[in-house]
Amino acid sequence: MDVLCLGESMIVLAPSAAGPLRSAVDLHMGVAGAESNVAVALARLGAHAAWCGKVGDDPLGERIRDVLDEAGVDCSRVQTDPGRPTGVYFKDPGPQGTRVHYYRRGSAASTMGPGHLADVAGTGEPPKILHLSGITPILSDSCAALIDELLVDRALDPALVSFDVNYRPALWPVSEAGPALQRLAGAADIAFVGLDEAQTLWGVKTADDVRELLPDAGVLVVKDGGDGVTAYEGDRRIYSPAEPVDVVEPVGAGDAFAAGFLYGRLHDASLEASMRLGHRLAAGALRTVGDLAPPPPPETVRAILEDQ
Ligand code: KDG
Repeated sequence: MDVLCLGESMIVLAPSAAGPLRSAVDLHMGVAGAESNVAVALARLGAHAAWCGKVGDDPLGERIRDVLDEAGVDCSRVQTDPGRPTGVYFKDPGPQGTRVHYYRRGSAASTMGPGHLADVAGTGEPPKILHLSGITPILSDSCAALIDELLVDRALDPALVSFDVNYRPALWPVSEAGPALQRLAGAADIAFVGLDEAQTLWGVKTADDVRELLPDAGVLVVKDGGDGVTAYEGDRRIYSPAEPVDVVEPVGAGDAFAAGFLYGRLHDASLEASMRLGHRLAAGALRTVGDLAPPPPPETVRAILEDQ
């Protein structure tokens, strides 16, 4: 197993035609979830990627399993909760950007917890990388405890734990999220954070300020939107400019970047090459309406990773 991604996946509904949600007639239905997006992108690159989560015993949960199965993601650790629904969210595009409306409180995924550890572990070897995000701890107290066990207490003993801060303002206020996400990101072997979210959460200004706040994160990756990404490992600080791209819809680009970067690290690529592959995948996601984009051709991936 290369990478195990754990978190909530949901059904996403978005207006099929341009315009706000309140006047939409037709909705496009897709599968979303930051961690499962990473698993799909990794599987499409050829990695053995698994997703672990909980869905309801309903057609929406079946749809999530079908889509992930079809993408080549190992779903053998996915649980079904007969008493709770699969989470749903709506996208509401507007002049100020896209707003999201969640219908996920009390979802099947919110019942994940430390009691779920044996299912997370599965039966085979532990994964080389366990990928988590800052969305899961706010789903419920039991989800927060599960993340603590996996990230801080290393209950699963994977080689590396990767953590994407993924602050979702609709789920919790900065006063609560700031300290909680700083503690979790600081405990990760690989931590991803957007500079904009770091500014909101921690009142910092620059990527170097984020490094000062998270000195213990093994590799820290600070993403500054269309500008580029700065990665820190030990005393090294490497800046990598983003690829120029005409953005269609930004949701999912951070997950795509994380998948490209993790794929690079799995193949012992340098920080520079891993960031370049991250940018390439993110550019694909930025050009698509959905969260997920087709992967670059294998020869492009090889060329990016070999050009150290
Ligand atoms: O990163 C994309 C995610 O934000 C989206 O797929 C939905 O997981 C999601 C969330 O909780 O916001």
